[in-house]
Amino acid sequence: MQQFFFDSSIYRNRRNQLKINLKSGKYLFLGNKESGINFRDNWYPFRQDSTFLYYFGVNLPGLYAMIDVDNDEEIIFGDELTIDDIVWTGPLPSLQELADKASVNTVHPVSKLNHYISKDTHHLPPYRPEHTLAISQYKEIDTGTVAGTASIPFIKAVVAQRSIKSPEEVEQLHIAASHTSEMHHRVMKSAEAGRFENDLVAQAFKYAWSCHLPMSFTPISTINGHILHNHNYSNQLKSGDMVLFDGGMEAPSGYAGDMTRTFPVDDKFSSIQAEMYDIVHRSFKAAETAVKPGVKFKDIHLLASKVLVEGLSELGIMKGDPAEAVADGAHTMFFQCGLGHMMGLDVHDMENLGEQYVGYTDSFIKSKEFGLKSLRLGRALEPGFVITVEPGIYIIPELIDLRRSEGKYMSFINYDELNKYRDFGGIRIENDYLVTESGYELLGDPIPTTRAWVEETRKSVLG
Ligand SMILES: [Mn+2]
Repeated sequence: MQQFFFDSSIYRNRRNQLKINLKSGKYLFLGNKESGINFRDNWYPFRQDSTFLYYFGVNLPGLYAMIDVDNDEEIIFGDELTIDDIVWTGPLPSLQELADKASVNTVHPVSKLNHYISKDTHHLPPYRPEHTLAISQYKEIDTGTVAGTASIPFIKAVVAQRSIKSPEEVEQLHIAASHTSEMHHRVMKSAEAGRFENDLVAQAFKYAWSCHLPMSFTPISTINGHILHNHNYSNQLKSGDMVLFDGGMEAPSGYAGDMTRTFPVDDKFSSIQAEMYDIVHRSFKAAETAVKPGVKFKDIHLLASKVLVEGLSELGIMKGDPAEAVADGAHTMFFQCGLGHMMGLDVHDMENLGEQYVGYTDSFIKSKEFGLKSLRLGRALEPGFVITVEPGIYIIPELIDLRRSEGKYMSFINYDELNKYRDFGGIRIENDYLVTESGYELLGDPIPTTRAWVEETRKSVLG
């Protein structure tokens, strides 16, 4: 397991800040464990919990940690390797050596955790069943009540810190994004008619493995870009198809990248693909330009939606006033998801802590409407946020049929016209940004965004 540590003072400062924010109480951090795929010892790749990494740095399975604010104690609980382990793993640095790198002085065996946990120990919402079980056992509560007893002050304090990326985190995010850019470049250069979607995934993993780095999430590689989380890679690429590739790599520190590109299998888009691509690109540029502190991301989402509607109106697929169409939700015929999300140690940063706490505020409640309910980030941007911007057009035949049968959006959608494109597919463009004092900074190396740039790249490959 690769170990990456910032300077030890960074972890100490993060924990000190957390203690200042929380004032008192005991806080439990659940590190992840190995998890069996089809039997106990055949594991999924290990990924440490991101909040654990953020405050304690140690990238090993089976750890817990506790901060006791009142007694000013910070403890990592974990078991040192025995000879039975070393036979299989070889010698590894001791837990105490690793804890030192995060400036944690006290390491106890896991068996001692019992003595420290009490019913009033705060915990975060668990996302793995073994954590639910552990909390249930340690705190002597029913497993069904564990999620509901997560500590809101603890969640809020962690979100407040992890939302604002420090310069050393931004450096890591740049590394992740640069690798992600390079991966996309290779994918875009390797596509040709006759190959399969999984050949592109293979290119992406080849690059990731050559860097000895993991993906930040399971990539999407598809000629059916309208299927939002499509993990089927079995289709053959044909002349006339578009490929949508959405993938990201992690830096050695665990920070994520996440980009999407849509490009033709040929060296040019078809004329309708070109028109749709240009509309998405216009929306993408409008959204990117709007990124600055103080602006609500929900408003940028709505702006991007309005630009999509304007373009679709020019094509005759939509009609009426674009602002009214967006207010009525008619854009969700084409853009069913959110414009983007926070990114950091998780590709959807802190999503396990709750979208309401991460992307919204006490006075700004996440919408339950179709479309907006999938907008993970709505609140006003702040310097230090790292976000994605990823508008798209997705034409979903089932959604056309349903909305038409419901008689919805009749004054904004030309259903007969739209029906001609029911097998169009989908387009998305996605980049990663740091919100700065004055606007934004692109993370990673620029890769093709405009249609001309995409086509030029494809032409240079196909010759
Ligand atoms: Mn994304």
